[in-house]
Amino acid sequence: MSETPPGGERTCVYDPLIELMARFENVKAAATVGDPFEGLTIAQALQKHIVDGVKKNLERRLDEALAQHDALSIINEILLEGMKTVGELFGVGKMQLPFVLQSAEVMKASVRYLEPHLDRVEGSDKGSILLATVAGDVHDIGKNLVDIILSNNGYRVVNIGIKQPINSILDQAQQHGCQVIGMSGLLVKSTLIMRDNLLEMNERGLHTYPVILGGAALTRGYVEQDLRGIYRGRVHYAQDAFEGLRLMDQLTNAEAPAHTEETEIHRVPSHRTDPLDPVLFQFDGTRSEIVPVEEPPALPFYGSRSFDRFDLFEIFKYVNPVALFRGQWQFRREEGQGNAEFTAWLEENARPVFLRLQRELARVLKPRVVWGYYPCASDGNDLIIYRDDERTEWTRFTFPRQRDQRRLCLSDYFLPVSAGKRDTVAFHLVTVGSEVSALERKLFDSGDYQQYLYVHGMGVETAEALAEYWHLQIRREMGIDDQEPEDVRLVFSAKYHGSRYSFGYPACPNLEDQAKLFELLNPAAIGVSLSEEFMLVPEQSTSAIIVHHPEAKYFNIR
Ligand code: B1M
Repeated sequence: MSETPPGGERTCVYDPLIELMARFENVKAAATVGDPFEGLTIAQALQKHIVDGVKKNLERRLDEALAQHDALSIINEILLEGMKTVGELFGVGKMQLPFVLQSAEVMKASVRYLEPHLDRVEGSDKGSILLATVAGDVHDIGKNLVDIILSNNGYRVVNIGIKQPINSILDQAQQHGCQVIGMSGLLVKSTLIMRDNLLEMNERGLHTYPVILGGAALTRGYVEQDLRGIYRGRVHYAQDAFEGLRLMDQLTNAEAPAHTEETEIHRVPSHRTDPLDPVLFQFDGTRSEIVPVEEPPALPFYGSRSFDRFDLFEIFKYVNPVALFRGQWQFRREEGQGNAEFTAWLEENARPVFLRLQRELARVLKPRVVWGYYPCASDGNDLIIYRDDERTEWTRFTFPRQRDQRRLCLSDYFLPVSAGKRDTVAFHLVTVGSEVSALERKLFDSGDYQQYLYVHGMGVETAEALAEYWHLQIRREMGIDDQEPEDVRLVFSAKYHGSRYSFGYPACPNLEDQAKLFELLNPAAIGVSLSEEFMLVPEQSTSAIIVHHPEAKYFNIR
């Protein structure tokens, strides 16, 4: 496994114990007994390099193979077979994503080494795809994982990046002669943009392109029913990178088309509840039974402040290991493995990586926060924020109300305008800076895939941890730190007084509200800006409205 970031410079603070642990973090006991490559044919040995993710002696063995085979056959008949095994092992839950990426690293290094021996023949790859994250969406990693898996399984991938409008997707697909178009996006809005893109493709007669769609806000039903109903060509949903690979195998193999009804528009009645359906956000009068706090916390200060002198290692204590190990790094329980056994496995295998990265990223992650307190009052579904005279309205947020269940709405937690006194609301915005995104880019470009996944996960979860940590400071400042759990795991399930809601999540779904939060907090003070699509720049940043009411908990709007 690769231990040095590309460019050769180590960003870590040297710690011999961590270094030692890192060196052995993925070493299996068997690897130390004898030479595991002994007795293997050259093809078997190269496949073992791929499957085990071993780079040592790779070049020597590739040279050996070149004496017997041409470079293209080594790739197509030997190395890609190894990657096929990797895909199969992943598919049956016998291989974890970080190790799949390690295999992809070896594949990439091999192809790079063989490149000078390759007469690039047009069409010598298995097929080609244009990959893009759609307009307005900044999410990169999902699409990049798809790129890694496809390009290291023999496909030509033209990855044109994030925030790509349909014009550029189509122009580049044509320019690069791609066979398939792949669109990615994590935002709810992106699902609608994908729909518009498909309609645009119909309009321009470009439905000849099969399309693969992926990303968290999509559902299989939405793609396979609704979107198939409107697109004249073939459109498929990929839940993960390997489903993307299977689809590419089918779509580019004329004998086994993934979906044959090419140009027929089959109108499927829509069962979907559109996430942006205005009916979900209707604002009618009946409120919940929540009773606002009669004596709300006093404003610790009025307006916003910023802070950046953090002990990063304090913040790391608030990294949720479940979110990091399982969510970001995607370590999965093997079939038949019990919960306790899996937890022990994670402690042994994922925790050392976490500790190593804490050191390596100590000078890369730059935590900064802005936060502030304001007098406020509710007015139906609105929350009014006042200037410091407590009378002049500065801005107001309009929140959706549950149509059923308890009919909750965020404004219900605050005293109404008629109460005769003002309530207190806090906001915050935290970032870990742009340096980690720059490092990620570098790792991805240099083919250091496993480290790319690890670093991205650390950036993401440290941003979350900082938000959690600063929420605790806010509870302290408001004097509502009376229910602090001893065990940090209970912090992760919000077992404390009050709650933190991020704009874009169900209780406050309007991303546009970020603009109001920016007016209140002035995040420019910590180098954070808002894109025209209301995304925070740098990427690893998050914002929230903080509600002090003891009954405030997460809720969904249906
Ligand atoms: Co935020 N976030 N986030 N977030 N975040 C989402 C995306 C959200 C869906 C959560 C939710 O509401 N349930 C929501 C968006 C909803 C909306 O549109 N309204 C959301 C929000 C609202 C926000 C903020 C706006 C919150 C705030 O601060 N107010 C904010 C915005 C940040 C910004 O503007 N810069 C924010 C912040 C953050 C963090 C920084 C804390 C963190 C990192 C964000 C980042 O990646 N830069 C974060 C995280 C971690 C998430 C969730 C929980 C996880 C995303 C992730 O890392 N997935 C996410 C909810 C979710 O996804 N369940 C959420 C791992 C990644 C590898 O998966 O990209 O899906 P993914 O790719 C997968 C598959 O989807 C598939 O294969 C990939 C590999 O298996 N796939 C394809 C993807 N594309 C494909 C294409 C294909 C085939 C397969 O073929 C073409």
